[in-house]
Amino acid sequence: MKALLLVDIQNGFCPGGNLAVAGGHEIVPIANALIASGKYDLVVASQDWHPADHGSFASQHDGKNAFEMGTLGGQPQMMWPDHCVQGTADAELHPDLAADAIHFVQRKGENPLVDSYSAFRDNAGDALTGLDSYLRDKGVTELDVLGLATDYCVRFSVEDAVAFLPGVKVRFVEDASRGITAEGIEQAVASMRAKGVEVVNSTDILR
Ligand code: VGL
Ligand code: ZN
Repeated sequence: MKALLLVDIQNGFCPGGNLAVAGGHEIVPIANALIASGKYDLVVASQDWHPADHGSFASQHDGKNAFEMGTLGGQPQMMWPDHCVQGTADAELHPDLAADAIHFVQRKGENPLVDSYSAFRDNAGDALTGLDSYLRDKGVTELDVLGLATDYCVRFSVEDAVAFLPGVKVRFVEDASRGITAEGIEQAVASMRAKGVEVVNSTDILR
């Protein structure tokens, strides 16, 4: 059972969005080509889905600017611009994404007291989203992961897939992902590789 996980392909992470990732929209046609390829039995997506007062937002911390470090729940926390607020256009999946082909959408980041980069659990590690049991129940044996942003939600989703789904072959689709900083992308790819993740391109899959 082969599955594709589309991480946070939302307006908020594409140009024009509140936490835009450079070239974020460029991955949409690649994701659609993979979905249409017939190579996957199951397509799932994650969706960053924050309340308006989420604690990862710089706006909730006096004197903090976006993209500086602060704290949340006593842990270091990157202060983000307000993004992907529940019910706003910023939180919607990109309109050109083949959403009809997505079997399940896992929302995350709903608890204002903790951030949630991974599609599988919150950053404190306390609360599972349930995506691990969903994929296990479906009998997934191979999982390809792509999306936004490589250095945050994609990286931690990939690494948690390895941790929570033993025996599942996890691959990162590099050309179908975009990240926030060049250094962060480099570190993310090195870290995923070190955890046994194969790094592939869509062209390898579609060939
Ligand atoms: C993300 C920062 C904050 C992501 C989500 O999807 O990578 N990054 N929230
Ligand atoms: Zn977020």
